[in-house]
Amino acid sequence: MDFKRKLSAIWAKNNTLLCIGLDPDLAKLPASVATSQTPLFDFNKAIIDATADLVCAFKPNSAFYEGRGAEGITELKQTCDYLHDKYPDIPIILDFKRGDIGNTNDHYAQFAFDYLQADAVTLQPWAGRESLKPFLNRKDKGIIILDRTSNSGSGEFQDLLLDGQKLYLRVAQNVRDDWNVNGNCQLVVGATYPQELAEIRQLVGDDMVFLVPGLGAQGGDAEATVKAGLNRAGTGLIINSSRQIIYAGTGEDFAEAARQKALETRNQINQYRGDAK
Ligand code: OMP
Repeated sequence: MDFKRKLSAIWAKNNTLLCIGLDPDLAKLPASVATSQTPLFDFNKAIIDATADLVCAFKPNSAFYEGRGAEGITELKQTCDYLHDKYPDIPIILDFKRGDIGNTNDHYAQFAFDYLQADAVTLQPWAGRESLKPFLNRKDKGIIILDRTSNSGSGEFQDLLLDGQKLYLRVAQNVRDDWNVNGNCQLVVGATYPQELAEIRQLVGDDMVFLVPGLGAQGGDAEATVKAGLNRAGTGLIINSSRQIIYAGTGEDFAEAARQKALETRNQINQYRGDAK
């Protein structure tokens, strides 16, 4: 099933817009998993099993696995295999923010889609549409383009004016008009910028899905995010939280603590979806 259909089905089945970021940091893992042969995978497995009915996607961030070298890549693959095997209806978003020249991107696309079998990836727009064809041509996958990132310094380039238009609006416009011929593009917009989120929704319309990271640890607010980004169908958003959920507890009951925080976050988001959902 393609990414968009898988996402629509799970939005409805789990009644949720929440995505949990699988960003395991060895230094923060509880002792019981930190000492295992496969600590990142064991931690992820416990988080996944505790929260699978509350999410519309899981988003492993490649950096947390690459940082551990070959072992980390093995644990990323184990995590994706586990999700495919046990929870095949939950989309996997590989957050790897790549973007190189075309023939190099071919190999990044192979890693994400053929080796890991991710359903979607995050990408940098900087090298332009032509460079991203190895991704854009994968009609069944989610191609999620960084537009307005959540970090405090994102305005340095993203706010620059081009003929009076902010750069993040130009990126969104180009994705809407030129990049999305296969209907497989989405945008990343940080929860820390609700005003910009509303502007981008206004510009691209209701069909485009936004991945919205920054809720929780980065200070993004559920109410502001939902009010700014929701489409008329009461969906259109994949709202990510990583640290606030996966490290909600530090003891042996960490998975149960993560479940409680995920439940609270899912319900809070739904409260603001109101009648639209
Ligand atoms: P927490 O701040 O722990 O919730 O994690 C946020 C996750 O979203 C990390 O994996 C980030 O790399 C990712 N992210 C952002 O925080 N900001 C962005 O603008 C884009 C992303 C992303 O593409 O997911």
